[in-house]
Amino acid sequence: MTENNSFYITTPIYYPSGKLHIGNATTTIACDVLARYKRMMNKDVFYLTGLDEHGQKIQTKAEEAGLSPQEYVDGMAVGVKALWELLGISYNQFIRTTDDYHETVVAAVFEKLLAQGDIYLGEYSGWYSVSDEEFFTESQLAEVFRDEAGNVIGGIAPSGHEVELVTEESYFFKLSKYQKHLEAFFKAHPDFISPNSRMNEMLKNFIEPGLEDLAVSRTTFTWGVQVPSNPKHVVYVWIDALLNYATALGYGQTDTANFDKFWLGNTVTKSWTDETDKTWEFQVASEVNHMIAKDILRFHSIYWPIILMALDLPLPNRLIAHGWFVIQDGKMSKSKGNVVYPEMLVERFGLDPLRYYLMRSLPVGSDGTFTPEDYVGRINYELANDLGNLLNRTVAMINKYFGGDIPAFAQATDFDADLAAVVAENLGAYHKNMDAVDYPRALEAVWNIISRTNKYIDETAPWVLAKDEADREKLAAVMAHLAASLRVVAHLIQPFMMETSNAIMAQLGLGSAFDLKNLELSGLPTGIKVVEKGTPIFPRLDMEEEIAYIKEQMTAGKPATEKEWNPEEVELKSSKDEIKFETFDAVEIRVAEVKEVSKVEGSDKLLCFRLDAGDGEDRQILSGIAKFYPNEQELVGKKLQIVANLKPRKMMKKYISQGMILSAEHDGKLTVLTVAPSVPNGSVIG
Ligand code: ME8
Repeated sequence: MTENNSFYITTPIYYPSGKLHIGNATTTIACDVLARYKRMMNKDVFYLTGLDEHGQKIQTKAEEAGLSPQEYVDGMAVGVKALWELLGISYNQFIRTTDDYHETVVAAVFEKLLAQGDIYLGEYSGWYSVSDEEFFTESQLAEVFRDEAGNVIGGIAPSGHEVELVTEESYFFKLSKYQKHLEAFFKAHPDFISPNSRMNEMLKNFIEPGLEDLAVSRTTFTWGVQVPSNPKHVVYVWIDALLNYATALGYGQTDTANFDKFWLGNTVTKSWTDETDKTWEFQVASEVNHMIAKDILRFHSIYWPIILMALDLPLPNRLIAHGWFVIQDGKMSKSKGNVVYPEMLVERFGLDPLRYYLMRSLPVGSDGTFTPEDYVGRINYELANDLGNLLNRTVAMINKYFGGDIPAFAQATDFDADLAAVVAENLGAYHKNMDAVDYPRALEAVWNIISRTNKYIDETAPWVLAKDEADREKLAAVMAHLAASLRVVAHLIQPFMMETSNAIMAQLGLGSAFDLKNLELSGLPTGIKVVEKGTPIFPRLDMEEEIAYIKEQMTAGKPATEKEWNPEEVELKSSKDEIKFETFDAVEIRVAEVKEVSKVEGSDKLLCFRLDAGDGEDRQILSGIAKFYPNEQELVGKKLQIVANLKPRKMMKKYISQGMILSAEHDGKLTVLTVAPSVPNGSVIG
């Protein structure tokens, strides 16, 4: 393939299992900034984003919503596209894993890997977290539950989500076969993962201890890409998802022009010689960049390169893995319901403050905390005070002293040289950090220029120069420097804050002729007039009021227990149906494990349970929940809550029922109440 000027940047494809939040917006904006920056640097950019629409989690969400999975994801995709439009995301393509072209290639790739022996059929037994769509070995679990005999009967994944035991026929990907290749690739391409520290983490924690073959198909649900040669299997959602980066460009299809250009177009060879003097060589697609957060680095740094190796394709050049935005020491997540939604912030404060805040606070190496105080503070201090004021003062002074005409650029004061040096130095820092995707530092460099320019106004004191005609030349040079510095700033913030950047250029009368590549402090065209009256680009905010507003929005829609709770404000309320404590205390609720369950002949409502309630002898309870548990055997082994001291009664003429199973009712649907497997049978609840 011929070399070209391409640059390929991708976001993760998000699960549309809930509304996207500022965490997802962070990665998408970060990619957008990079795409815009590279375009301004004359790169031919392809920016891909999209949705990961298959898998058990989505199927369950759709069922909960009473929709077919396709209807459900179609609806979610509309919302996500609208969000990206609101946030000014300049993507070139939006892929959905339910797109036909993608599904066809995923099925074909699976069959190819099967045919060449990289995938084989076996049986999987292990722990699966549906929330993470990820398998875990027992040793990887953060917590394990055991029965009295010490057998593992459940557990918690590192993400905090519960896992379930999955035993099913499954296809396996021979990751083990590629173990050495992957290690060698990491050695040959030490810049593969940024930040670099995460590379070692992957190598030490996951690769060097040995890669286990990966279960890459599921049979217990249907929402996914079917394996053509064995349709009871659907392709594991992560294999399906990772391939999006290639299928979106046309890989495996008739029109491969984009794939040829953006993936194959700029390959370089990276090599490494091991202890035995064997030289390993890898083809790397030098303009392929995947941006993700640390939670999914393992999939991208291990599974993805191995899939590509198996397909004999060049490997991606760079995984940019940023940290998380957390809220008060907790991870923000759709399933936890403690999230901040971008729409609310844009509606109240506009788009640019959101893009600025997220990128200025982007957690690069570690996690960052989102706080309303920081949000409003940055708008007031950095945007309104530092930048907004500089523009206001500059436009006002050029109008006042020069009738709006920006004077020709010249060096005349003692401070010009230092201003020029600070601009030059920070221009360098800006580009370096933009390439490294360290936006907090890139923006710090821009704010160094802004601060230095504000200081330059104080140093040169134009209002003093204006009093003496002899200082006219100096005054002109000062105005030209201020306008030139603001022009530099407007260029540098363009990838981050398009509206603000355009507004600065417009107020300076410069139009939209950006030239980031040849940017320097002078560079002002002659004969330019600033606007007569500049409008403030960032009005100052009332800190207290706005902080309170964000806090209120963050808790809105959350369950009451998550709202701020003042123990002293709880009121003593009575209702006529209340019972005395003694009445409640007389009810004995206990934990009972289901030993056996069967349908009751002659009744379509009743199930007959044999339970161990810890009282030495099993007991029998009949419960009218049959229609909610058509596969009643799934209840065997579950620990339920029963009323143990209810007077026994005869049911269906011949069965004695010795208690009642507690269940929760909602919208006419009953769900039995279970307790953790670690709670012993017979435990008293109260
Ligand atoms: O993992 N802070 O999708 P997902 C910063 N479908 N970034 C965050 C964040 C936070 N608090 N929360 C989420 C999946 N993100 C798979 C990806 S790719 C082939 C398949 C961002 O919806 C961050 O980029 O769980 C993270 O990696 C991604 O959303 C996870 O999105």
